[in-house]
Amino acid sequence: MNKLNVSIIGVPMDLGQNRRGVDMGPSAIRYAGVVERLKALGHTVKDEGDILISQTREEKSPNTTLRNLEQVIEANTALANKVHSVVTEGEFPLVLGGDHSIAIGTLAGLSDQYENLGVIWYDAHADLNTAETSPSGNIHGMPLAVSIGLGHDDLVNIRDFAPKIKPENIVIIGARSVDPGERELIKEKGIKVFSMHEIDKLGMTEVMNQTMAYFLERKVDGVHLSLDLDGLDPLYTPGVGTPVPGGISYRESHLAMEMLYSSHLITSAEFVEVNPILDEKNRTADAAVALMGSLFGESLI
Ligand code: B3U
Ligand code: MN
Ligand code: MN
Repeated sequence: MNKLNVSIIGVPMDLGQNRRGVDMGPSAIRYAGVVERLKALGHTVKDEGDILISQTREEKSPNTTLRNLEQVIEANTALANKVHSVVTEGEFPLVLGGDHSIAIGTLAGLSDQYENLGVIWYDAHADLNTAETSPSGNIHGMPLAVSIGLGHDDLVNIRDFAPKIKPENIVIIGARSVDPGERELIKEKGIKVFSMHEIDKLGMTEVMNQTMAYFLERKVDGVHLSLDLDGLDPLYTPGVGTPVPGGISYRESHLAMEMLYSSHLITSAEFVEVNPILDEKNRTADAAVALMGSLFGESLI
């Protein structure tokens, strides 16, 4: 990455799941100094403010098991349009969540600008559920499925085209809580997964080298990093709604971000699921901003 024009888009949304607080994520990340951190690296940074989110929660929407479906569609449509205009202007979109359902909008806004977009899904979960396989009805467990064209029609067709990405252009890193239906989909679609097993066995250096080689082989023309803070071990990022023990370490995560920076592959990013209500002294937002520092070119010496 050279010096970039970074456009920060906040998405204060908690409607994709049932714990309040993740709507304060963008605020906590701003408080942790994201703008200053990236400016110090020589990037031009513009804070575009927040996407407007409905304050009405209806839990189960009429005629569907999906929680707050209408509001999630509305928010993601607005986000998709915003991301689209940022990319069209040649700026680097940095989206701050919010729960992970916002990736539906981010990918919808990005993907028609690329012929062959790659996606890194850094997460404890696979987020490949549909209404049929979801144990919770929470849309934050569905964005990857939606983006490959599976799920509720109105989610799948945001910005009037589908699918947004190819399953074989996805690399999931850090998975350790995967539902049975998601497991089947991973096999059926041939989605590449580096679970904690592979991270432990190969080491993060090899995982990232294989990830980058995979994208080069796939001839991607951009890579979106979708980083769920629950991908890290809850020891380092306690402020998340669904912590899963046995996660990626702080050091491994920095190494991954530094290697992505050196690769020049990343063309957009989002950091999601920071929940300040569940956090300890803003540690999770601090970790998010520190990781952004590495992703955007901070080096130790
Ligand atoms: N797979 C479960 C749990 C979950 C997914 N994403 C998060 N939690 N953060 C589900 O509800 O779909
Ligand atoms: Mn997620
Ligand atoms: Mn997750």
